[in-house]
Amino acid sequence: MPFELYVDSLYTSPYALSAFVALTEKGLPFSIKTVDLESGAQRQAAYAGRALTARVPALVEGDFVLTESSAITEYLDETFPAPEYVALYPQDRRQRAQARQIQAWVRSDLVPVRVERDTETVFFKKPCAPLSESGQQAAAKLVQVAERVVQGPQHLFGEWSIADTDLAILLSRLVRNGDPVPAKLREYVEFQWQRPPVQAWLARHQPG
Ligand SMILES: N[C@@H](CCC(=O)N[C@@H](CS)C(=O)NCC(=O)O)C(=O)O
Repeated sequence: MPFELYVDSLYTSPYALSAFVALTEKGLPFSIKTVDLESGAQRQAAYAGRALTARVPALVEGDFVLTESSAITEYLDETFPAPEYVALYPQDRRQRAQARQIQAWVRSDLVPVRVERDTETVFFKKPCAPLSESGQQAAAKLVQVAERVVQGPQHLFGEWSIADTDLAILLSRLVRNGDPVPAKLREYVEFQWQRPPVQAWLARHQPG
């Protein structure tokens, strides 16, 4: 296996999921290594000594170790480009920039949504308390922005891109909790959810 991908042992990290989807879409052979975040294994030298940010995901290719999921997806897309491999980013330069815009935004803004609707809700249906005022404001902004960019139930830029997976995972924090989300966005999340690499990630939650 030329690649190793370090992910959290509960498979709840949306960033690890993004890197997993990228490798799977590209059809690259890789092995999964899990890091038990609950026990703080990410801060121990065995991991932190190699993974610069001491967070998951980390991609390992020989002696090259890369953290930050969007850096990983960009590296994979440049190293294994279309048309031989599935494109992770749109071919059009401006659309590619817009895809990166979505990726950067979902990782940097809307902290109350990410805190109050953690991904254990998404993957394990963990019930959540009602959103706080700042949570409601962040959720409203997410819906407003998503409504501007999601044109139909399928992809943001005509073809699938990794920004679709990233945006859908963020929206799913609201959708899976039953928070009010317009039907168009619920359908978009459902469509993205059915993509085989996402389903392959979900299958990792099944015992055995
Ligand atoms: N911006 C990073 C975020 C990575 C991140 O926050 N990972 C979390 C899991 S979702 C983590 O490793 N948390 C453990 C810690 O920070 O100690 C990326 O996109 O890869």
